[in-house]
Amino acid sequence: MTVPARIDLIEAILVDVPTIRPHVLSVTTMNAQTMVIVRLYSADDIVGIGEATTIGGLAYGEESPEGIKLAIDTYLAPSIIGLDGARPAATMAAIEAIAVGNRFAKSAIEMALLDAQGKRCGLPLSEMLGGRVRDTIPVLWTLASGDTASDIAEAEQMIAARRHNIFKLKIGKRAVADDVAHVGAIKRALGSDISIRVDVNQAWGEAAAKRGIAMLADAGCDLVEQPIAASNRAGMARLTAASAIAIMADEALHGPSDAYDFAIAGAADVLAVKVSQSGGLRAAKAVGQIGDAAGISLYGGTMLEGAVGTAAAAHLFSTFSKLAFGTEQFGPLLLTEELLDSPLTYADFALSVPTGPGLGIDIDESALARLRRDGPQRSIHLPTSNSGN
Ligand code: MUC
Ligand code: MG
Repeated sequence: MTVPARIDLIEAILVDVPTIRPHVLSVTTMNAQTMVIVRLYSADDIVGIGEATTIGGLAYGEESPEGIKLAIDTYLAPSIIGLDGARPAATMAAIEAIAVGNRFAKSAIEMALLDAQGKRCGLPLSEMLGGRVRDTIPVLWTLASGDTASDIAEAEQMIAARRHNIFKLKIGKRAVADDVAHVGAIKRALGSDISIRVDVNQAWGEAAAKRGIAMLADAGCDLVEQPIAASNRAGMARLTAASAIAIMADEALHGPSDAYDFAIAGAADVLAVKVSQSGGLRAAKAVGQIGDAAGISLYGGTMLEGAVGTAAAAHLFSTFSKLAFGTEQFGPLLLTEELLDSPLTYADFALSVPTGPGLGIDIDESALARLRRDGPQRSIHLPTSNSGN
């Protein structure tokens, strides 16, 4: 039997792009981002695109860009070559049958399958995921230069340019009192109209978190993201119960079953929904639905993806009926190089969700050739290390 949309080839390409400035998190300092760009070629001449990124190689989670490529090239791609690309769910089931874990690698392939299917059907990804309820999504910016005065100057520029009016501060590297002073100084400089949140990226113990969250509330901070270890779910529940400001789960959320456990345990006020960390677009949608059902607020998180992963996330978050805390889909703006033919549009504190079929974006082939790690045209200067810790 002929299969018109037979999957013929899957490429996983490592693409390295420097960041516009060092991005300082408690777990690493990023000077560059590595994207794994997946291209899935089908016999009907449709090419689907997907992306997975991590933060600081293996500093943030248990998959690295190189590991994602290895998993795709060696195991995931061979398991679906010859299958019908026009049946994305059945194709992903074939992958699930041969591979446990590897959520980021699976997510990149699922994204490419759904992009291809959208192109095939003439439908934007958002419509394939149930339909968008908004054409733009609010986008905050992360201040993480490592220096209070630089962060204030950066935020003022963003507000003046009407690009961002909500800011997330990366803390957890310094003593609690020093971090709170940093947050308070930024809040005072930007004023009461500007929402300030923090992401501790698991750096605190529970006692420090209890103290730190109360001090942050007094300093005018609105939300604290993943203050303690992802493994300490009971601690998250205790902090959520005691806190005057919202507590958000991020690293602890690895898909629908974690979202369910968080809902049962009352362990967060807000879920950071992330596409790859959840295991893919469909799983991330389920995380959102579980949050909705439990009365937990939603936030559109990022793994600092480039334009492909950011477009996919924008499509998904455009379908969420409630998105109380907005999103952080600013990844491409943190990078020095553009990977798309037409860049994503950021204006008036929001990102426009692309309208074309599938992801609604096209890769700039010359940029990809120049930036791919294995490319002959590779010419940009990259810092020698991704981690400055
Ligand atoms: C994280 O932990 O949320 C998202 C924004 C940012 O600056 O870092 C990421 C990761
Ligand atoms: Mg986070």
